[in-house]
Amino acid sequence: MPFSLRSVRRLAVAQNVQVLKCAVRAMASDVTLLEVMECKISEEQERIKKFRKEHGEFKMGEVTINMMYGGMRGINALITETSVLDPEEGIRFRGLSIPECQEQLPAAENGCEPLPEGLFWLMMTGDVPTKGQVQQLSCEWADRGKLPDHVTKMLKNMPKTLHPMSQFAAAITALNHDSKFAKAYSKGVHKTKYWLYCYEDCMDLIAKLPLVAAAIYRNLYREGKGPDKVDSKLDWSANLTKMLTYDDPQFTELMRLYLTIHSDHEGGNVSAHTTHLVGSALSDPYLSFAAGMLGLAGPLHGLANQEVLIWVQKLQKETGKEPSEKQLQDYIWKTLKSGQVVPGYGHAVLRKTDPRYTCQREFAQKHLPDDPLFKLVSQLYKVVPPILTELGKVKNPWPNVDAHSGVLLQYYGMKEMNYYTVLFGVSRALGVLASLIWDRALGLPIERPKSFSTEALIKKATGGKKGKDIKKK
Ligand code: AMX
Repeated sequence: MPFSLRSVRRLAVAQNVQVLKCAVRAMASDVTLLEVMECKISEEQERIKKFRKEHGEFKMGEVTINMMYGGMRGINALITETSVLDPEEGIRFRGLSIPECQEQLPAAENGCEPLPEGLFWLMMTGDVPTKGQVQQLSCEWADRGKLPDHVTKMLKNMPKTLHPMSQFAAAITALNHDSKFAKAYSKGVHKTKYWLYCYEDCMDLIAKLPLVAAAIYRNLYREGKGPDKVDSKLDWSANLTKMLTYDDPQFTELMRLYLTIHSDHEGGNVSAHTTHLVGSALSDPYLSFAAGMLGLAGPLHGLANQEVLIWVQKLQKETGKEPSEKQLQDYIWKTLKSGQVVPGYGHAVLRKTDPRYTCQREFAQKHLPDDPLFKLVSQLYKVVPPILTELGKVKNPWPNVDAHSGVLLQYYGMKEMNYYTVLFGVSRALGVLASLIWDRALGLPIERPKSFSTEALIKKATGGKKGKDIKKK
């Protein structure tokens, strides 16, 4: 039976039941994210405590030696509440697929793509926020959006040849100067309060990321010129595009979609896992996220969006702007035979086309159907998968998120491909920092899996008997 707000409130007051009080408050239009989190966290702590007591010894699978040598693929070892990745279906954020997020999360006035603020609320609380709650978050992030002088100066002094991702991670590290978590920890705050300071740092950091990202862009590609302050009337994405010196509203819409879909991909990917791991040592959120960004900067992870464009440009240089299918096939085989990967294709978990690729493709079909680069990327979508399948060893021959993002950014004038991973990083903050807050709220301990030497494994696997047959020469 559905309850009205008034009836639940009356019940809550009469019975003084904390859970009901929380439910009532969560329905209020002026409720803050922090208030909702306070309630959700105590409920979740109780739920997990009970679950572990009853089922703590339940086994989630076995670890094989191939898994240990194979990048821990398939080992069930992490808890991540914000999103889950299905190999066939792709990502779901707290149960919602990308099309469902596009449908259900609030959009900006005159826009139709979801606001990333709404996704953050969803990942934090498990609830789809109201338009008012999302506006409140935009205002709060705009309020917190200021850069300390030392970071602005540091970015100005960076050599122009230093990769934007190195600059990004360095600036985030330097922001830890003002970490509320680190300060509270050094004063001996009780561990039950860690999450509150972690929350404060994460909200500050998310608010400052557009400033950091845009400062890097302006310093490198706009001679340091352009807006360098957050506008309190604009949402998070609109502030980012404005400070990046772009004024096309369609580019801002793209950015809202981009920042939403790149935010989270459950917990095992390099950037999410690194942030979680470093955070488990109680390094503050700035240090934890900076470490995650250094992982994102790897070409097999987030840097792939830059690699795709470089690879496509080389292709165009060799074959002309409109290559034939045969020319594409030859170029792909040449890449593979020279011991390189085809960037933007394959995935460690997914076994189908990445829905993040699909929604960017749909955006392109709607807004830039005749763009030559879009046409080329569409052609590659037909030609690459059969070749990767023929190779015989690639588990997923389909495109991932990075195969498409550069095409869209180029179309709106952002041609500086070295910069692309920074935008991925701004978005990734939403997922990994929401998870970090939950890590501290649930009191997850320092992470420390057991490792073995090959010698010890041989002994274990052969019962000590056949070890000599596999001995080093
Ligand atoms: N091109 C060529 N070879 C590929 C390939 C690709 N796109 N994808 C996988 N392979 C190869 C692997 O290198 C591996 O070869 P090896 O046995 O000789 O070492 C073999 O196929 C089996 O790999 P897999 O189990 O299918 O993939 P994985 O889980 O080990 O790696 C990934 C996943 C993404 C690193 C890999 O597919 C890849 O390198 N893709 C290209 C880079 C890329 O697009 N990365 C972005 C991923 C998304 C993201 O994190 N942003």
